[in-house]
Amino acid sequence: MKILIASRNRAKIKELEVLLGAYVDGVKLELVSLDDVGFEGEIEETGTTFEENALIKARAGASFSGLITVADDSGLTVEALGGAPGVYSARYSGGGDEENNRKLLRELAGVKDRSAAFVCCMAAVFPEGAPIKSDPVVVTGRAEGEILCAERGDNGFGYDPLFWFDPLGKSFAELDPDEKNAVSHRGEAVKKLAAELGKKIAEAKEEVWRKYGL
Ligand code: ITT
Repeated sequence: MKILIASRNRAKIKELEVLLGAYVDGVKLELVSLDDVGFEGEIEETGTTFEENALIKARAGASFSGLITVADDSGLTVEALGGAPGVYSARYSGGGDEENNRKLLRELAGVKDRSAAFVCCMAAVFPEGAPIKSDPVVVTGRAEGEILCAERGDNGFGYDPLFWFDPLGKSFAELDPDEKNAVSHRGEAVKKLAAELGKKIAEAKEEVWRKYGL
């Protein structure tokens, strides 16, 4: 079964490939990217919540490709900043990851309560004609942590070097990919989504068996 991952973030796609491949067994999932299906446009993230943006991205990919499409919208929410950067995490500074991290450190200079969470909303959309018929599925995962005063570690992407994860005594950028996937917001969301997809696949199989009187 072919599934489109509607994302342009290569690091994220890599995490999803490992996670989705590992969790939906029984049926072999072939994951394809926006580039693989020839989608060249930009998908505008006009929503004000992670859920809305995940659905916008998944719907755009599904209607272009006709494939079951999974998209996530994720970001960092910092309590002392009223939830910012939130849905604007990728666009926080107007620059790339380094500028975003510098801005975050500036905004939190002298702030004591540095509690933060990574949040990931993941949506699956099933277009007309897809092997599974269903309303969209949306799930959420969270990872709780604190924002460090300086970067630590070289792995991961985005805000990982500033995100301290106390249960493992490391920043997210000090975790290897498997360690991060086991505890991350995206890991949690993808496990929930894989469970939902697993149920839908079983239902679709039963439907076919019923149709042929098996
Ligand atoms: P797509 O929309 O194409 O998927 P994107 O990078 O724009 O890629 P988002 O809109 O979901 O993705 O923004 C997510 C941003 O939140 C991302 O660019 C990082 O700055 C941050 N982020 C999300 N998950 C993260 C993680 O696991 N580690 C570090 N930063 C993360």
